[in-house]
Amino acid sequence: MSDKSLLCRTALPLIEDHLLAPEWRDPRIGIVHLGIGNFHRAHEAVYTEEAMLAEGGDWAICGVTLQGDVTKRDALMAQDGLYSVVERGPQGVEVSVIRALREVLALPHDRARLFDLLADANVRIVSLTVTEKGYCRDTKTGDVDLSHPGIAHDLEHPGEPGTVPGILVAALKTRRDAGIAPFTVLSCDNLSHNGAALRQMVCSHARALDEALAIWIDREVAFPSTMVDRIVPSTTDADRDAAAAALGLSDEAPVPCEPFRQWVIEDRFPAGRPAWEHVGAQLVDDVMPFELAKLRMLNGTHSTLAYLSMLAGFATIDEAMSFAPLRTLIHSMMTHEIAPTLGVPASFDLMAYRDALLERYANPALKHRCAQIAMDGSQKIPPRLLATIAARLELDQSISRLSLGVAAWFVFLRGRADDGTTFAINDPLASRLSALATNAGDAPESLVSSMLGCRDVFSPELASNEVFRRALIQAVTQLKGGTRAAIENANLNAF
Ligand code: CS2
Repeated sequence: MSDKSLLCRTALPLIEDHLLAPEWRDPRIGIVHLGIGNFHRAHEAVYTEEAMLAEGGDWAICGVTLQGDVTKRDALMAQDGLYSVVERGPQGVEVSVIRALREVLALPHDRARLFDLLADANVRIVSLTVTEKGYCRDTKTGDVDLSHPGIAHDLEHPGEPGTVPGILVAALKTRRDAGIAPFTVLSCDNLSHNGAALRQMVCSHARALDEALAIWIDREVAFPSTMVDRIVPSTTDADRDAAAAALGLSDEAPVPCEPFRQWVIEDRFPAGRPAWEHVGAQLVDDVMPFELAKLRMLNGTHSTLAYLSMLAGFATIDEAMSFAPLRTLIHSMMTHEIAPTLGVPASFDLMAYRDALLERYANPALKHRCAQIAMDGSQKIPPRLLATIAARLELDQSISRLSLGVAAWFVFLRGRADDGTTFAINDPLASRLSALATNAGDAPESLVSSMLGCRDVFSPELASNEVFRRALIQAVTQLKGGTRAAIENANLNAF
């Protein structure tokens, strides 16, 4: 902690006006957000603050951490929920203070307070950024994963839920039984059809408890889909220093991010919502085109960059982009293998979108760590790369660059870079996947066969596709000769 006084509401008058939006009237909590990570605080919370400043409304946020992380709760509550957004662009740093976050809770410690808020009629939106692994989803059926220990607990003890489906079902049951209109459930995660996917999981969890409740939820509760986009790295001491220098106060929980932001939202909010459209969000009937473009063009190439970089020894995305053959590979991957799978409106210029993404990746100020993006590959690879590969295979189109991204993940799971540096694997299936990758031996055929056998990641159709298997074997063989050489070869010999 710096030697400056702590950022808090009574200290706000000390902050220079340009760092604080004008008049703030302290609105009531209208949104409960599950998953109070950096992304939410740099994205939905910023849009919501600006919407309230523009058009008013009681849409203050209560953020909830589900991992019992009292450190984050206490750090933010010590600042009355205030924190700085540290925008880092090629032209410099912009610091602003966000006040929309009024309270932070940590399950299981604050369960009573959380469920009081979820039963409050003024709470009209429950939004989520719990990452792909936070939904406890059965990847084969799309229902809730009944074998998940947290789900099993919540079905056994529905009054003391700890999982997303368990919490939402318990809260919606309380509102139904009390005759209170339901809140809208808004997923802000990188899941395909995130609203419909969450609806299916919540209804399947409810069905396992009470068929009538599941029917009520399916009929009465809105689950709009969204596409969210802003590159938000983890917080570092450099961010704390930048906030302190700008504010003259200490902020223990600043959030770094890029200047760019985008939010496309299906406009289905029966209980109302903030005026997000007045501050740059796009309210649409169909999010799908935007969502697929972002999931495949951005997240798919992000994961590819992350795994190739972890092997080649590039620590950050901008460093990876400075290796010209890798920039070329990502450019051609988007152009030739991803963009052709996307059906977007005529007004959506995918090549301009590609060029903007390459500029965002090259931002030298952000220092977005490849290791952060490389986390949770078992949850990210299917929607980001495998869905694109499946679409290409259906049309007998090339997949060599996409397959290199998947093959790099296989080799990454061995936990060793080209130069012998070792790293830990951070993934819900880490022990199983690392063992598969490590014990498969050195032969590319053996590694590919072992990994394709992982049914939590690969569908039977994809795992048995001979074209895909051969492309993976070729890519792993190339990677054996060194990642940088494999990247250069992929540019010369795409097939
Ligand atoms: C990244 C995303 O960490 C990751 O997996 O690919 O968090 C990415 O930065 C965001 O989706 C950008 O909107």
